[in-house]
Amino acid sequence: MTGNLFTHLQRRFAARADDTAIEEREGTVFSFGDVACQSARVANALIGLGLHPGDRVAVQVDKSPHALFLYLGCLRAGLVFLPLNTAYQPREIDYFLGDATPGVIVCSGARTAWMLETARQQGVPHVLTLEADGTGTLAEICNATSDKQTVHPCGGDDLAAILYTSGTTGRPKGAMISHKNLTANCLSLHDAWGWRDGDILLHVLPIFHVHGLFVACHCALYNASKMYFFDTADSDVIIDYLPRSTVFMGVPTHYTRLLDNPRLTPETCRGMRLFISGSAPLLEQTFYDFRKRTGHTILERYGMTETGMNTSNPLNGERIAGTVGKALPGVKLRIVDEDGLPVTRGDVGALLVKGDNVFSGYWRMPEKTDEEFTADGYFATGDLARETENGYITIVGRDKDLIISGGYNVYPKEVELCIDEIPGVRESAVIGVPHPDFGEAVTAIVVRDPDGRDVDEQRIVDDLRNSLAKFKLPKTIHFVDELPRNAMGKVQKNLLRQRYESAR
Ligand code: MCA
Ligand code: AMP
Repeated sequence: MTGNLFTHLQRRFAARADDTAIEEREGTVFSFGDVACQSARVANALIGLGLHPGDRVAVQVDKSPHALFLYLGCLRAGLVFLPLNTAYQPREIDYFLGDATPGVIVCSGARTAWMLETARQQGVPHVLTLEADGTGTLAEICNATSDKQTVHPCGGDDLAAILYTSGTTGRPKGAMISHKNLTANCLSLHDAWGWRDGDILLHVLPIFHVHGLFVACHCALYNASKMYFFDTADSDVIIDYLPRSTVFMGVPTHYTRLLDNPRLTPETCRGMRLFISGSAPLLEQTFYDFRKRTGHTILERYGMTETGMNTSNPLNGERIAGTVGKALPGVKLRIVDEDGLPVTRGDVGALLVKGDNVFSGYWRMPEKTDEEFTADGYFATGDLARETENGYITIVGRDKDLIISGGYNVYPKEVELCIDEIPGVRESAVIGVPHPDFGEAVTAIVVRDPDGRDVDEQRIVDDLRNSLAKFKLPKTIHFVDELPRNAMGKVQKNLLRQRYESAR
């Protein structure tokens, strides 16, 4: 089962060479033969630049089939793919380039001015461009290379990707994900979700995260299924294409937005086989409303950047609202108390996972890696869970200070550090409060300095805009005289959450 992930993904490409692999919104199509050739060209181009297996390739480009070919080309060449959210600002990118020391950064032309400067400062030797239509300096090199390439014969433990996950200290950590991790998860999801001939995936997720790239694309490629590949989550567009698709994957916000659209009917979903939700908790209300409106029962699953998918509700069998289903084959779960001992079934504890899907550690952070693994190799997810008698898992909360907004993770510490740098701010606390569209909304509670009376909401947001991706910006800011603290001096975020829960 080990080896280069690409050899698994391409298993049916030759037999399906002329079939459509990817269709864009304006109708442009790419066949499986195109996927094979284009990814080979990328691999040859990057090798031609002087990159060697294990070198990192940082990528901040808009979603497009060409961005996917770039990922697949990295796999083929044994290079380590490092996808970056398109919302990240220069300050965030600067950190990633400095930490990961990639051999090349590929970005859209609009970003080159500041990217060249950032790359120079961080010693990244090459900056290439790639636009959503496939043009750019990467394409120029690719066009001059062969469309044949021998897939690098890497070992299962070799790295395929590094994904940054931020962290409770405010310092992002690079999760090192191997070919074995990704292959194990891909094969297990293929079986668990019953992928079959004729399946068509409606793909509207970003491809710089696990959900859109590893879960969605791997399942479709491995099955040689066509993907509608769109860079929009507009519910009208989704509804236009549901009748031509069989599988949809989304975060809860996609489902609440679909429900808000009166065009969602049983008729539009008639040809659909499976609706899958993950990345954030799906409200029971959404689960039941969706079933009532469409006749379809959403299949909720649970995963993490560090682990890929861990659990899933069943394809055949009862999908239970408020649960994330059972452990996937090959995944071991353990729910433990504060002493690390298994809790009685039904009690809440910290969720640990072990399996071929679990990453090997954080990039250049051996101590942090050690902290998160038990002596017998279980990884601490930071999620709190309960297991029912029949093995279904419910995620009841998190023991990490994390906000999930529309499926994107926001670590409060990172936002607090930026707010606290603003002149006139003494300190801040960032919390998540319930939000009808994004599930949770980033909310800041700020204490001004005595000379900071002119610091207002607008000023803070304007300032943060320069250093943080938009989805991390507080949707609301409250000013207070002091933050509530416990006897140890720790800010009592639970009290703040209670106070501001309904104060939007
Ligand atoms: C956009 N905005 C957001 C978010 N998205 N603010 C907070 N949270 C967000 N998630 C900002 C926009 O910049 C904009 O700001 C305003 O909110 C409204 O934007 P809108 O046009 O409504 O947003 P959108 O472009 O339609 O995006 C919403 C979205 C998107 C489709 C839900 O956030 C999304 O694709 N989420 C999925 C993320 C994902 O794939 N997560 C998987 C991670 P302004 O008005 O100022 O311009 S992988 C993972 O978590 C694990 C492994 C797992 O289990 O899957
Ligand atoms: P990420 O770091 O982006 O990989 O986010 C992983 C986190 O998202 C997990 O640790 C959970 O807290 C959360 N998560 C993912 N899927 C679900 C789900 N179905 N229900 C509840 N939380 C989820």
